[in-house]
Amino acid sequence: MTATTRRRPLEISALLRFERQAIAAAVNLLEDRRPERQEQARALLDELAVLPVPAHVVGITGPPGVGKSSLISRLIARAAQAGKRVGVVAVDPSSKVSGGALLGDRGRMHVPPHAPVFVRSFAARDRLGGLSREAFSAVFLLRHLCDVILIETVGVGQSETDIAHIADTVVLVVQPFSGDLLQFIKAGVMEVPDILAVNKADDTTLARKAVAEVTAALSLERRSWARPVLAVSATTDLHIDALDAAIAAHYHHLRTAHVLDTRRAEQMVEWVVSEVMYELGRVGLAALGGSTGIHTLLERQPATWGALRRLAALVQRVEYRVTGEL
Ligand SMILES: Nc1nc2c(ncn2[C@@H]2O[C@H](COP(=O)(O)OP(=O)(O)OP(=O)(O)O)[C@@H](O)[C@H]2O)c(=O)[nH]1
Ligand SMILES: [Mg+2]
Repeated sequence: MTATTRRRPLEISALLRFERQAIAAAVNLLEDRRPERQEQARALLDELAVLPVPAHVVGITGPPGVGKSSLISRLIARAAQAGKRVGVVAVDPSSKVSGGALLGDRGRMHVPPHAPVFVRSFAARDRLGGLSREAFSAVFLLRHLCDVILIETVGVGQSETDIAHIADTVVLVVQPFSGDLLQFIKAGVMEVPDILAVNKADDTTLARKAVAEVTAALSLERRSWARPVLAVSATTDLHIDALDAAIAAHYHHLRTAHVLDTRRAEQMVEWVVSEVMYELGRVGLAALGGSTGIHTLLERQPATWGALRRLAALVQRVEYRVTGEL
């Protein structure tokens, strides 16, 4: 082991103080595939799992180039001004080929220099625009350290549902002249977003028309949360306050309607299932009773990685017994 790999164990207190270097080191740890580093990452997530989750996790999704990063910059500015600790996770579909996450860093989004903002981009390794395992883990880590997490993903069909597995609130961003909105409605993708933002509304006529179309399409819905459709402009800052307020209102709704806990419990099951799949494959998952079994286990023991380790040990014992009898 070289001097660079033998690092001091990560201190939870440094993470909770929002020391960016410590957070960067923790996120690097999650991305490190070496077994001993994976073990450390699990131990870290285990330690964090028992701590509260103060963060509101907001997914900002939509087709390429609609202005997601620009909107996030505006939202960062507001959150930072309100004294909030902000985590930004950008999933960069274009770096899938090179495997390197190149974009979405602090330089690309406008981040106030001394504000408590942590930005990290990830390559979309598995699916176009989909969240990689590392991005999921990073959000699970950051949830304990931030007041708000903004996740940027390119929403193209299926990957839109990916974001719902991790975000409390999903904002779908489109632009007025693209016809995306009506296509989304037809494709049923519209089930996912909680808020619709028609960006680039500096062109007011087109934006007004787009908002009217979508509002009409959604007007027949009967939901406990009436999904707002907002015309905004990241360039001119038009109605960004309204967007910010709508995001806060949705969070308030989730809490008062007591759905936040349910949503988070579902997210946790989803995550542990994918981790079990990663570690133990389909046979391992089946041995543990599939997602229903994992749901039951997590209800009894809310830890994440700890639960996973105990599950893994259980499966290994079963396998051993089977092989022993053969
Ligand atoms: N006119 C106008 N242009 C905008 C607005 N918001 C963003 N843009 C421009 O749209 C382009 C794309 O903006 P980004 O914020 O990078 O969009 P994105 O959705 O993050 O793009 P990808 O990450 O590549 O999918 C840039 O040239 C922005 O300047 C807006 O409100 N009005
Ligand atoms: Mg972007």
